[in-house]
Amino acid sequence: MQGLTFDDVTLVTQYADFLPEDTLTKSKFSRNIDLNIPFVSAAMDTVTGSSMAIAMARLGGIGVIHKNMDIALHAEAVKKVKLHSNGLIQEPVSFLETQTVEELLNYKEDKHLPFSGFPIVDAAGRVAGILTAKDLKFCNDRRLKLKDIMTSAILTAKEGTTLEDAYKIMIDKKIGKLPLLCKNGELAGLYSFHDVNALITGTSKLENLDSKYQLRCAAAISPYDFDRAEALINAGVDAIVIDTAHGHSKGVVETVKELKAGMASSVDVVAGNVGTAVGAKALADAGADAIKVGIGPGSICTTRIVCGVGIPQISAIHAASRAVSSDVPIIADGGIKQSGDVPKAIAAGASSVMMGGLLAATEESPGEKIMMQGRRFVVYRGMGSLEAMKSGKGSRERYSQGDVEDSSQLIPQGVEGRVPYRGTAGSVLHQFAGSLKFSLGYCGSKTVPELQSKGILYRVTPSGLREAHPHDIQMVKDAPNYRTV
Ligand code: RVP
Repeated sequence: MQGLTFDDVTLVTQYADFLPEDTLTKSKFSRNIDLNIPFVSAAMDTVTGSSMAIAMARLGGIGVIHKNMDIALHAEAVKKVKLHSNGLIQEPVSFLETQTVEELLNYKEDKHLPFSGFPIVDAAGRVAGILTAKDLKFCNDRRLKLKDIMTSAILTAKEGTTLEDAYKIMIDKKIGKLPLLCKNGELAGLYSFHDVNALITGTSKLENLDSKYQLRCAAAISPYDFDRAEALINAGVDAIVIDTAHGHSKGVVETVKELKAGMASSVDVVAGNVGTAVGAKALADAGADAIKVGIGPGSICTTRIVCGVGIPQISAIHAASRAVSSDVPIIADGGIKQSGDVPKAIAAGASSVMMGGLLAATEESPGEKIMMQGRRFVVYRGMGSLEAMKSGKGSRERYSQGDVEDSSQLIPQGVEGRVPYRGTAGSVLHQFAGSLKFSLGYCGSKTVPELQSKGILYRVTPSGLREAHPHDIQMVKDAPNYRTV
């Protein structure tokens, strides 16, 4: 038996009659959920909260919101993603008609609000007008009350007006803002033409949206965690991810079956993690809509050391993907260090890669940002680390220690550390998705599925790996897509 991982292999070039710019990065997360880029953020409490999930979906991928929090907060986090950019601003910033222009401008500056066009309400909360950019532009006295300069003859629509109807009204009447009103005239939301137009005409076409133009979002649960699953589904989640360290187990198989037979018939159910063909097949047979593969490759994971168990990731992906039908995508979870690992995972059979450490390092992660010796870092910890297991049951459940209350009795399988800050998720994924297009070009594959079926992986020797990295040079400048740590 031989276990190979990313550094043990390299991709072989193949004839291409097209340029990298002509390639497509579209792929699948699960049976019914597409991705515009094959990247998924990990269900970890230093990686994916609502901000990361929003960023991932906006960039064309998807985030899996972690489960190390109580059910109500978890459902709230999902709602935040789902309501983020459906065009309707649920709670628009509004001002009282008796406030002054000075107050409004101070608030705008304070909160760095890049937009104008604020609904203005009366003392009873009823909409009285809109303060447009034009109103502000021609106002030469900041002491004036908002009611003196606002536009009061405005068009409104009923609460519940759809995005499509709002678009028609705004085009017809040439208006930039459309407030929605409740029966009693109170503000129920606001459509802004900029957002509505981008969603309807597809100028935001990279975004990963559902049929209601809402950002897609996944969330993690533990085996038999049906109350959490129900709350997440009610909050509008697109996929439930049964997130465990040992997915080839009775609890995971039974949970997949029960979810698919009942409450989750309308959402996709992803299950894992496994690292073998039989493990993947068991979950696919139970009805899983995608299989998550990764036993021990994670950058913060110590399972292979502490328990002596795990399968090097390329071999695990290869085995799992060959064992299930092609409509059950494989998510390669963990161990991605460089962008070149992504096409290797795809050629081995993965449809997407899940990343922890690389995304923990970004602005949108919930991980604490720290400064050390003049450089920025972000705290990143394994869900099986002592710190994560102490702070939440969801994390303990991932490692089958949900009932252990006394933390001195916990057996960790992960560590806590820090990763160098990398800017925004967008800047990391720009490099990763961009590099993937070049990989596709080198491998003569126009699409991700094509690379999956025709990619050729060569075995690399230790000297081959040494040759692959920069050598016989001291790096003096950071490269945006090459780091050894
Ligand atoms: P990486 O991207 O290499 O940082 O790995 C992230 C993955 O590691 C997660 O998606 C999860 O599968 C796994 N993980 C999370 N916590 C731990 C642990 O404490 N052992 N492992």
